[in-house]
Amino acid sequence: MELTEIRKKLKKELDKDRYEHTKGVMYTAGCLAMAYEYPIEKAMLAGLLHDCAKCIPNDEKISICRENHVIISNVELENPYLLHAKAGAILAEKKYEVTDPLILHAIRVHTTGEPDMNTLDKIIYIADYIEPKRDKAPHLEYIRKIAFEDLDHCMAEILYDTLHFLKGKKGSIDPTTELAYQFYKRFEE
Ligand code: DGI
Ligand code: FE
Ligand code: FE
Ligand code: FE
Repeated sequence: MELTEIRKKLKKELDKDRYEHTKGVMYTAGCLAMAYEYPIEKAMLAGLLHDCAKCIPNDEKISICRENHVIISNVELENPYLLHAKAGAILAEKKYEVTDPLILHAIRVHTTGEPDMNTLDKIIYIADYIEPKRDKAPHLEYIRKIAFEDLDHCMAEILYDTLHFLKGKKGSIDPTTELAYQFYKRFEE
């Protein structure tokens, strides 16, 4: 499926703010790809689709995962929005006809991260956090700057802030988020 056709479909699937965010992530991922000499179209496609399951009801996210043999943890059952990443990877493949395993993987891990991510995983995780419409995270200015200097250092900063935020609001933490931080904290400065 062509990028323009996917965009048309997504515009109907997502609410207005989510569609704007999606475009922001798509172009930011393209910019990061330029900075790190990564294939630009691939990064843009992953960015475009990363939240494709965000606006479907939680029970549907759960059933999409179950139907596709994804094992759902208790933390995910308590916070079903986490499943928009895993359900999104499934929809990207089945509904938007993406076959590239790297794109599907980047979508799957974009919310929690995971240890030792590949370049595309990091580009999407970071683009999601820094795209121009995002404005609530702390010291975004600094994080936006280091995003274009060192992907691993940037991952460490974002994961640190995310865990800090989650601990503050007593949301249950997915062990994968914790493992991702344990891996990336070596790149903190
Ligand atoms: O879908 P987006 O809002 O664009 O971004 P996202 O998919 O990265 O989701 C970000 C949210 O996910 C943010 O509020 C932090 C939350 N999150 C990340 N890791 C965890 C988590 N929430 C819980 N409960 N547990 C986690 O481990
Ligand atoms: Fe998301
Ligand atoms: Fe994210
Ligand atoms: Fe997002």
